[in-house]
Amino acid sequence: MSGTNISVSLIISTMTLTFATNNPHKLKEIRAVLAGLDDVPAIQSLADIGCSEEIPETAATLECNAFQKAAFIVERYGLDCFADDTGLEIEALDGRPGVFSARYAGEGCNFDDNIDKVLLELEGKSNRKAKFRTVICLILRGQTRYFEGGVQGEILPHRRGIDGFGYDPVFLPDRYQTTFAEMDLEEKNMISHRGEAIRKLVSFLRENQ
Ligand code: ITT
Repeated sequence: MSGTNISVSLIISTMTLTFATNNPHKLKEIRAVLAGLDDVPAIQSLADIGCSEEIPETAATLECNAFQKAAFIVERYGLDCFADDTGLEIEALDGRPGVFSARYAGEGCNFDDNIDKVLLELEGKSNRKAKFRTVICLILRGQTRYFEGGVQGEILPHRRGIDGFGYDPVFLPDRYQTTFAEMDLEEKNMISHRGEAIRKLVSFLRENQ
C-alpha cells in the first residue's frame, strides 16, 4: 500500500501584543473575539505590563488619538502595541460627540452624564441617526497600520438594557430590535464597530506574524 504523507501545519502564535486601553469593557470585548484563536498573539493589558499612567489623548481625530495611545506604549515600554479610539457620531449634532465621546459632558463625567447630555441635545429632533466608529492603530515591529469598523443606528429617547458600556443603552443598531446594552458580548461583537475593526486586525496579524 502506498503511503500518503499528510502534513498538518499547526500555527500557534508566540507573539504578544499589548492593548493600550484603560477601559476594561474594551479589553473584555476584544478578548472575547480572540478567545480560542491559537494563531493570533496573546493580548496583554496595561495592568499586565505594570503601566498605570494616564495615556494622553489630545488629538482631533480618532486615527491620531489611536496612534497617540499606541505610540506612548511603544516609546515607553518598547512593546508591540495597539490602541482603539472610538466615537459616536450623531448626524443631527454635526458628528458630535465624535472624538469627544469619553468626556462629552465635561471632565470627570461618567457614562450616564454623557447619555443625558446627548438625549437633551436631541430633544425635539426627528433625525436620530448615529454611527459608532472605531479606529484601531497597530504598531508592530515599528510599522503602523490602521483598521476601521463602523455601525449605523439610531439614538433612542430612553435607555434600554444594562449590558455593555458607554452609550450602549441608547444605541439601536439598524435592522435590530435590541440596543447594544440588551445584547450579550458575542452578539454585540458580531455587528459592532469594534468587532469589525478587530476582525480586520486579526486577518492582518494572521498574515504578518
Ligand atoms: P481608552 O482611551 O483608555 O481606550 P476610553 O473609554 O477613553 O478608553 P475612547 O476614547 O475610545 O476610550 O472612547 C470614547 C467613549 O466612547 C467611551 O468612553 C465610551 O463612552 C464611548 N464608547 C466607546 N466604545 C463604545 C461602545 O462600544 N459602546 C458604547 N460606547 C462606547
